[in-house]
Amino acid sequence: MTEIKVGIIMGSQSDWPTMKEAATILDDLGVPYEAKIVSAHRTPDRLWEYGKKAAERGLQVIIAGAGGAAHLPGMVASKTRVPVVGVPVQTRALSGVDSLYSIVQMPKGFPVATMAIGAAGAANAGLMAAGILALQDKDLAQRLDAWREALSASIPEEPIDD
Ligand code: RP5
Repeated sequence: MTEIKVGIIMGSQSDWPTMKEAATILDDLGVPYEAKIVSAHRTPDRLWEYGKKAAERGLQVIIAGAGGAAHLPGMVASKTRVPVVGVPVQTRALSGVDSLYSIVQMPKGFPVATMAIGAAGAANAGLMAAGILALQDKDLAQRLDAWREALSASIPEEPIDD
């Protein structure tokens, strides 16, 4: 059975279109992951259990995305030493600044590596997780290097008119 080392968790089904960006990157790089809805407020017992079991289950990175009063990344970080990458999901009311502020200002001792708001942040969370795993996985490191080179090669040197 393939060992799952990355957990993608999110506060709501409504976060999935954003968090899918992380999943797509991991798919592209051949990194197995799980994706779960784990809400800090609506399913606190599920959150506690997830955090408590994360290390013993072999997870090496947790990508946690939430919007609004986005306590999920910080709360899961409080329950596990597994590195947590936080994704502030863009909200309608406050454009995701609420999510960002809820995630980024962790107290000393319980870090969350906080990405940019929205889709770019979720994609970068996938890349961050892959980069962490690549430290111990030469094949993944090669795939990640190739992915980065392909992205660079796709950027034109000159702008064109639309
Ligand atoms: C948060 O509240 C979720 O992470 C989501 O971003 C936001 C709104 O959730 P729904 O009302 O769409 O379920 O807990």
